[in-house]
Amino acid sequence: MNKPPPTHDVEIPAGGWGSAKATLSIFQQEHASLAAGKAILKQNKQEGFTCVSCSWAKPAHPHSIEACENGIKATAWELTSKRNTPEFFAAHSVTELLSWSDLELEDEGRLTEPLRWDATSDKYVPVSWNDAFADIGTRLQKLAPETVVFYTSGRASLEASFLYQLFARVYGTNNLPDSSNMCHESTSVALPQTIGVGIGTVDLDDFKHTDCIFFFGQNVGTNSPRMLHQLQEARERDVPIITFNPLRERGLVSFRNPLSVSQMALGLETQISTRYNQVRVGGDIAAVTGICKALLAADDQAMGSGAPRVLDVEFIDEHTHGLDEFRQYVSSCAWEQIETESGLPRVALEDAANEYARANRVMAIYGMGLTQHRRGVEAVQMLTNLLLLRGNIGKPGAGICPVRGHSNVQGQRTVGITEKPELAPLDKLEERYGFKAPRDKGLNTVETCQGVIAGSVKAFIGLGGNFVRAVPDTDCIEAGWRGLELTVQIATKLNRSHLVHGRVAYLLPCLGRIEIDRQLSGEQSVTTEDSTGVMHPSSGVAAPASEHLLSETAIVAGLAKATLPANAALPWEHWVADYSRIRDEIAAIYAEIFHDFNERRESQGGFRRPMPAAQRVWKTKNGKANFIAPEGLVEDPDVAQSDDPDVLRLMTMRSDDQFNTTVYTLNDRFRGVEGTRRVIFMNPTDFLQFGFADGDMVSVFTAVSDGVQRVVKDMRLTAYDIPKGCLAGYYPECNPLIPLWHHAKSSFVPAAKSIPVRLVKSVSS
Ligand SMILES: Nc1nc2c(c(=O)[nH]1)N[C@H]1C(S)=C(S)[C@@H](COP(=O)(O)OP(=O)(O)OC[C@H]3O[C@@H](n4cnc5c(=O)[nH]c(N)nc54)[C@H](O)[C@@H]3O)O[C@H]1N2
Ligand SMILES: Nc1nc2c(c(=O)[nH]1)N[C@H]1C(S)=C(S)[C@@H](COP(=O)(O)OP(=O)(O)OC[C@H]3O[C@@H](n4cnc5c(=O)[nH]c(N)nc54)[C@H](O)[C@@H]3O)O[C@H]1N2
Ligand SMILES: [Mo]
Repeated sequence: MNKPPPTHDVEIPAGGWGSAKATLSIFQQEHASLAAGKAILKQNKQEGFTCVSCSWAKPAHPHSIEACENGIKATAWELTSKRNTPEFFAAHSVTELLSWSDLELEDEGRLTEPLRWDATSDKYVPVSWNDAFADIGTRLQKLAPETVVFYTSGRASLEASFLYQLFARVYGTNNLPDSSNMCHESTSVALPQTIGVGIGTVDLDDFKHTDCIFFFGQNVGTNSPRMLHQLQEARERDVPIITFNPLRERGLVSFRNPLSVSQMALGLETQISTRYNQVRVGGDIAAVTGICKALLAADDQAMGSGAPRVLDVEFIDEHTHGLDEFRQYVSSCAWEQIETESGLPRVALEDAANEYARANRVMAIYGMGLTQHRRGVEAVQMLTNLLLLRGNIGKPGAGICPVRGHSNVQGQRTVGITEKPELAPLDKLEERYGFKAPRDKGLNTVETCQGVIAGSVKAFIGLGGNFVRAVPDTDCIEAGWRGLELTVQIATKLNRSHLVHGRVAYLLPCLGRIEIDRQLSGEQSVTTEDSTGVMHPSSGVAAPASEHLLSETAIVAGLAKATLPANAALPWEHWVADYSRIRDEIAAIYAEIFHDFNERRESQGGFRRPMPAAQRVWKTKNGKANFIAPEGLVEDPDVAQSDDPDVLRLMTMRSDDQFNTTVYTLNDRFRGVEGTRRVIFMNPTDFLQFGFADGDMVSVFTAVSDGVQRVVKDMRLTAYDIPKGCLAGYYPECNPLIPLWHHAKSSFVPAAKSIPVRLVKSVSS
């Protein structure tokens, strides 16, 4: 494979002094209070709060500082001393603010008072909580429930989320899309079919027992840095880590532990990946097919020569279904095609197969690089196929590990935030709360967007997040959004979704999870679920940003009370007065997972939900673990991009200085980018073919023929070590390029990692 020298790649390990410096500067930028510094000591601790950044597992016995660079940035961001007050809104019209960047908007600091958009002045003006609730309630009463959408970003606690879904369902709708619709929904669709659970099977202990790790499409150094500790420990035991990623991500190359005195003082670092395969964007199904092909061939050979089998035949016979069809699929794929689609040479895939076959306990870890594709569901299933071949699910040190995003995104699903009625315990809810639950399928994120454009969605309530900015087809969505009758955004900081608003709009500021939440019975604590299915208590430690803030739980209850008819079975205020009462409700509805919830959450390290697949109990329709072959190797079957040499594949990703649409600075330390996010990474040998040079300004056009022109202008081409034919840019700047229909087939996750595009040089450059 052609690998020209990188020009903008930085050869520094993840962690190290750079990490310490970056953390300090965000503290300065946010004028973060002393409280923020103190809060960090309580981050991810039993008596403290669960980090508001990523959802990676929290150890039962944490380090003295159980936080990473990006977790600390997130804390500083929430505990900033900057305040966005009504005076700010009096000075700036909404139209004016529309020209501000994501960074500029959030940089105004924490919202302090409830606000209502005033049409006459085009400004957000203060409103009392009571008036806001009453007006929203009256308006919701007049709307048909199926026209209202209740979105959740993945931060809200189990307690707030449970009340929120109950509110939506009693109101009459399953329109409960959440951020996982753009994220790991491909996992939630793929895994129940293959292994009978919608979440990963590994826990932190598995890292101690594993003897080989496969790592696909996840940028650990930036997006789940605390996992570097487990990876580092595994590497110290000489566990191979075989990585598949189009970019040589710093954290996957090497790590210097900022918490290790010797590594910091002596400048030592740990090599993370032992093999680094720069797979073509969207080439993972092909790559894993190649590995499986090599394994099946080795097994045939072993059978012929009487050597020990390569496949775990006993496991396959007892536990699985579908190997024969899978074998047929694999043999129908020629090596030549596998090499073309994956962008990897056969020998690299055979090497990976050898490593895989040598190990007895293999884990597969993955992120958005697999899920955000047209065939994201199949890509995840391909990974389980690989694991099943050697019984690598349901034994210590082995299993599948989707790295979830938001800090409670997995937990929200667990307590009923889902648009799929079959995943919610509707009968139990009806029985306990005496109402008729809606049975129609609700809208997911993509369908919500379609409904907004079509005019069938009339109102949007957002429990956190920045929906308009996070979804595809930005221009089209923003135009449709303005037709909404009502938008209500529950948020901590100002973002673009608050400015592109409905005809009636409210902005309701809430407490963050790090802040002390005081209700009638005293200080409250909430609960979150981490990526490995472990529930942790979380208690605020800092003073609220403003005396006018309400907790998310209180806001949801306030809206519900103002909207729904009185019902003695739904004592919203009684619940809010003491969140342990909400936990009792969760325990009553979800007894298997949450029995004795209030007691068990106090135990050191929290408690883990049952994980049948880890015990080799398969809750699939046929009671077996299933091999499921993909339809084919080509990542994007509907866009014949590989035939047209002018069409390139653009992936969109996060920098080291952002949390989703929250942009901390315009730099990306690990990728050597400073002062701008308007860059497109390109392989330098592609420059020659297309007649570009490093630093050229280009417009990026989406290369699909659906009659819509999608373009992002003024992007700077940047030479980078990325496979030929592939491009990379930042999310959300590139979101206008993703057609809404360009999503994974059965999960509806927007295919943000593989957008077919053409580049056109800007006239001025
Ligand atoms: N600091 C910080 N932490 C975060 C977030 C954040 O924005 N900032 N976001 C949170 C959320 S919600 C999520 S979902 C996670 C996201 O965490 P990730 O899953 O790491 O998401 P991305 O940054 O989008 O990076 C995707 C990675 O996949 C690679 N990739 C892209 N296309 C392909 C492909 O086709 N194949 C393969 N094998 N790799 C590919 C990219 O090079 C990149 O390394 O992180 C969470 N944690
Ligand atoms: N092109 C492209 N698009 C993508 C992705 C991609 O990789 N590429 N990734 C997708 C993924 S994985 C995800 S998860 C989505 C993210 O989509 P969202 O979850 O909707 O977006 P965020 O940027 O996380 O939301 C940030 C806002 O949340 C609010 N907020 C922060 N903390 C709190 C809190 O404690 N409570 C409340 N109520 N509000 C709070 C703040 O006002 C902040 O402005 O984006 C998706 N979009
Ligand atoms: Mo996510």
